[in-house]
Order: sequence, then structure tokens, then C-alpha cells
Amino acid sequence: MAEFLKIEHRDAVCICTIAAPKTLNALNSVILGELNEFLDTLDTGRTRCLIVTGEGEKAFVAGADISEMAGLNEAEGFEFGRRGADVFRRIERLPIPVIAAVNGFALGGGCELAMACDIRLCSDNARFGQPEVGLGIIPGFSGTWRLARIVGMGMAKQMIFAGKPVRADEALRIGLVNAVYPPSELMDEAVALADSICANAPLAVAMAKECINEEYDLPADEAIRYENELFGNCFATRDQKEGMRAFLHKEKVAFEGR
Ligand code: CO8
Repeated sequence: MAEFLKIEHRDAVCICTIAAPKTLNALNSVILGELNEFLDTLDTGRTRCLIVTGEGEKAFVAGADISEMAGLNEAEGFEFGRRGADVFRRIERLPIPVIAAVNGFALGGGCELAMACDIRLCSDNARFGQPEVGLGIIPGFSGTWRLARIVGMGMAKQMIFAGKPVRADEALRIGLVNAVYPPSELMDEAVALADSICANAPLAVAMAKECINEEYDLPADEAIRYENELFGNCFATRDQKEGMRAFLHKEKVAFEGR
């Protein structure tokens, strides 16, 4: 039984809530371990979309736990960073889409967690930032890598060097989030988006995610070949046969993920 994670299943949607309210959901090594265990047991056949959020209305995740990091030596700092980065990479590579519902502060490791998700939605009171240099460290859960890919080098460097958080409207403007909602509507909107994803062919969604992730760093011709390969693979699935048959017969389709 997890101490800091609340897991709820709503049909094919799973909601994972980080719940450490005393520290605004800051990530300590116990939470990182619980996230790993959750990913070990997540059935991505049954669950077709995952939503990650934080408990309460104030914070998504206010960073890595500063009280735990304060006494670390160099080797321990390396290890703590590696553990967080590994969990976040697992989230990024899940064969199902992951939506971050950012309900308040997403600072440091919290912003990095949101960035490891495929899609970010936020409440209008959200704040995103990488304030690490103000603590004498750099982003350590792959923020230097992901932020530049999402918002571009210039804005990533400004956010990381100045450490000043951006508000929800600015996060929307720079493409760090896809949409901003009143706090009371955020989860309903996240679930509605998840439901619309779940209605589509799961293997096709998984292959589309893999293509977008893996092709990003490939030279153009290799990337195009990669997509071509997976496009061909779609035609070996029942979902493709059933989806196209249903379209041609003007019927609704319930994809099986086969
Ligand atoms: N770690 C530990 N405790 C925290 C954290 C945190 N990141 N954030 C908040 N808390 C605690 C506070 O200490 C406070 O505890 P207490 O009630 O016992 O005093 C409680 O949560 C409530 O916080 P505040 O009283 O500060 O609430 P405010 O509304 O005044 O401020 C803020 C909210 C602005 C979010 C403020 O709490 C804050 O600035 N928090 C720290 C944000 C931050 O710097 N985050 C980045 C941390 S570094 C990081 O994430 C690095 C990731 C990579 C790690 C690599 C490892 C090697």
C-alpha cells in the first residue's frame, strides 16, 4: 500500500495523485520508489490513458524534497538524480499517453515530472519553474534536456538561469502547456481528453507515441522510415481491420487493442 500515491481507475483511465500535502507534494525517495512500483504494476492493456496530478489546490509538485537533498554528498546527489530521471523516463516511454493535470505549483522536479508526461493541462493558478540554481544545483530530473525540447533553447535558458516561475498564461504562450482551465474544471477536462484518447485504437495510439518520441532525434530519412515501418505494422492489427470496416459500414467501433 503506497503512502504517498492515490490511484483511482475510472474505466480505462487511471488517475495517479501524488499526495504529500505537508511538503506540497515534494518528491522524496519514498515517492520515487512508489512511482516505480506503481509503474511495475500498471496494466497498460486495461488502462489506456494515465493522468498524473497532485493532491490539493495549491501544488502539483513543489519540487524534489529539499530537506532530503540538503545533506547529500556528490555520489548521493548523483544517485538521487538518477533515480528520479529513471522514473520519469519510464513515464515518458509508457505505451499509453500520460496527461499531467497541473493544479498549482510545478517547480523543479515538479515541472520536470510534468514535462515527462505527453500532454500538460493546467489550472489558472499554476506556476511552472526551474528554480534549482537558487539552491546551488541544476535541474536534475532531466529538466535541462526536456525544457529546451518543449519551449526552445532561449526560453529554457531564461527559465533555468533566472529560476523565475512563469504563470499559467505565459506557460500557454510558450507551449509548455496545451490548455488552461479554472481549478474546479481541470480534472474533468483532463478526464474528458483521456476519454477521447481511450476511444481510439490503443495499439495505433501507442505506435503514434513511439514514433513521435523516437523519431525526434533521428535524421529525416531514418525518421520517415521509422514511421513507415510502424504504419505497416498497423495493418497487422485487428483494430485496423475493424476500424476501417466499421467506417465503411457507418458503424461505431469498440477497439480491442489487438
Ligand atoms: N521540498 C521540501 N519541502 C518543501 C518543498 C520542497 N521542494 N516545497 C515546499 N515545501 C514545504 C515547505 O518547507 C513548508 O513546510 P513547513 O510547513 O514545514 O514550513 C511547506 O512545504 C509549505 O510550503 P511554504 O510554507 O513554503 O508555502 P508557500 O505558499 O509560502 O510557498 C512555494 C510555496 C513557493 C512552492 C515554496 O514552498 C517553495 O518555493 N518551495 C520550493 C520550490 C523549489 O525550490 N523547488 C525546487 C526544488 S529543487 C528540485 O526540484 C531539483 C530536482 C532535481 C533533483 C536532483 C537531485 C540531485
